[in-house]
Amino acid sequence: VASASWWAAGVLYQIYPRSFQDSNSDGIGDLRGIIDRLGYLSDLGVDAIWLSPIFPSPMADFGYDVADYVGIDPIFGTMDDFDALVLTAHARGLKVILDLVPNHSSDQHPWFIESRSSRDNPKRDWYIWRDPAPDGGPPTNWLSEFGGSGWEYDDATGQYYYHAFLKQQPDLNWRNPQVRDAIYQAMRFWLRKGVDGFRVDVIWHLIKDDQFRDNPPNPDFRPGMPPHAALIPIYSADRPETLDVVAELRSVIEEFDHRLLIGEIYLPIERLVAYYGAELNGAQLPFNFALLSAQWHARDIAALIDRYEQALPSGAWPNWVLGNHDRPRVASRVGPAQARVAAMLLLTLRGTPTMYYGDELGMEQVEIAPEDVQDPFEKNVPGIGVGRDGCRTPMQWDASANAGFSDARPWLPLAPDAAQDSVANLRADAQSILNLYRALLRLRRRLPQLSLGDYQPLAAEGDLLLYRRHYQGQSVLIALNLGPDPISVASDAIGLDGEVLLSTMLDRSGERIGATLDLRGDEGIVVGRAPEEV
Ligand code: TEU
Ligand code: CA
Repeated sequence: VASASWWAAGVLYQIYPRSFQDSNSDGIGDLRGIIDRLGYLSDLGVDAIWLSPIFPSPMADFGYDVADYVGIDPIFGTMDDFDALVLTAHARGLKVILDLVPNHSSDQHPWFIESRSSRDNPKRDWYIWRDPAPDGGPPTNWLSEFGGSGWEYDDATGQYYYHAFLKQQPDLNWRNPQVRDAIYQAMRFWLRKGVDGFRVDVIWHLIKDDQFRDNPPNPDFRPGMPPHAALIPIYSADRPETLDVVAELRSVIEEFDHRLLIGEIYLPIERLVAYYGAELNGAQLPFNFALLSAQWHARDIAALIDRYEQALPSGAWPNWVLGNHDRPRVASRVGPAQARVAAMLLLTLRGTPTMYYGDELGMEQVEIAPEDVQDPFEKNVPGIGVGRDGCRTPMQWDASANAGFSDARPWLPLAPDAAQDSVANLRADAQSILNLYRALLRLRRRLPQLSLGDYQPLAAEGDLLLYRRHYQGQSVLIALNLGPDPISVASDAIGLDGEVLLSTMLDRSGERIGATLDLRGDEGIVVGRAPEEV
């Protein structure tokens, strides 16, 4: 039963390894550093860590350009370090999820070096090679997400190869069974090591149109949007055959017990849910990114929750994401005060939550000076704010040099307030956002209503978002104030009963609810019967 799996009740935590903890003073986070911080993560109360790519890579896209699917990049450590990480994490009750990047490899991967060497190389068909259009230009109008055409002309053999991202990230040809097998073998390598699952990078891109039709123009395209948004990628991505591949990826997962397949998919909800598979034989969790671009208004959020709940196939388990290494930090999107309300929303909705490292400290988007820019997306498409460095700055541990991240100059600058908003400081402050996250994670563990319960919408009016979670005869009510002004709700109107189990301000637990439920500005609360009473 899906609802009994560790990943359904659990909470995932994304680590961007370059930025979590440096252990050898080169300014770049690494596996030994993560091992040293596993105690922090189990104390925080998460169930699994997902590591962005740690495989050998020229780092053109910081690991999302893989040169060896079964190794560890020396910048992150050794295979022994990795084995130690899995062992230590498991000993602490933490699962380990890896980032699989099967849509494209690095142009330095031996497969691509062979593939580009001649038209009749056995690996030629492992990538997507096409003749030029009659005018000598690219074979289709498909655009790279990181700027310019998605096609790169290769002088040596007179053909173009396709790359949905950087030209250093050629797309693999997933119509070729040998490619599929090679990646499945790599998955088994990690699964045998005890890895608990994969987050699959751009899983919806794997298959492209076999007729190579041009993508249609996007009527909603406006200046200031990233250039690739000028076209709708209906032929270069999300092809129906992709779901067959996803089912195969799932069957590799199913060769082992209790493993998890997560798909990274940026599609509207109605298309997204297809990735659960027609017989729920696809991804167990196709990432739901709806909150990343949501308008922070009660009615909009209630509507998107309803839309998602209604679109879910029967038996499919939901999930929610509030931040990741590609999008601006939640504290900057909604503001520092609402970041606490967002935390309560994420951890009280129905479905597996994924946290992004540092969000529990209220980390904000960091302004990156032009000379410090690292992200190739920003370098290729400057000036319109697509850069992702600002959400990838070093984790803030304490008041020592570089906020305890590294003895050396970090690869990206620290946030200006890094020492202040560090784990050490916030841990000592009883009402900090870090202690709110800890309290939410504890409450979620204690109350199955919060992890496994039904979702019942109650109200979305003005700044008030109100819902109930119900499991086996027990309910809790969640009331979120998405604005700065106080809100008062009549208790009998919503059948409200019980006490405050948690306020985002961490100062009114145990308070009995009277005739009204009074929320301060920017406050969220969970109301219910304390578990001792049930
Ligand atoms: O991102 C996929 C994706 O859709 C990106 O285009 C994302 O929208 C972009 O970063 C702009 O915000 C995945 C990874 O998460 C990303 O870090 C990689 O750069 C990309 O794939 C290529 O592997
Ligand atoms: Ca290091």
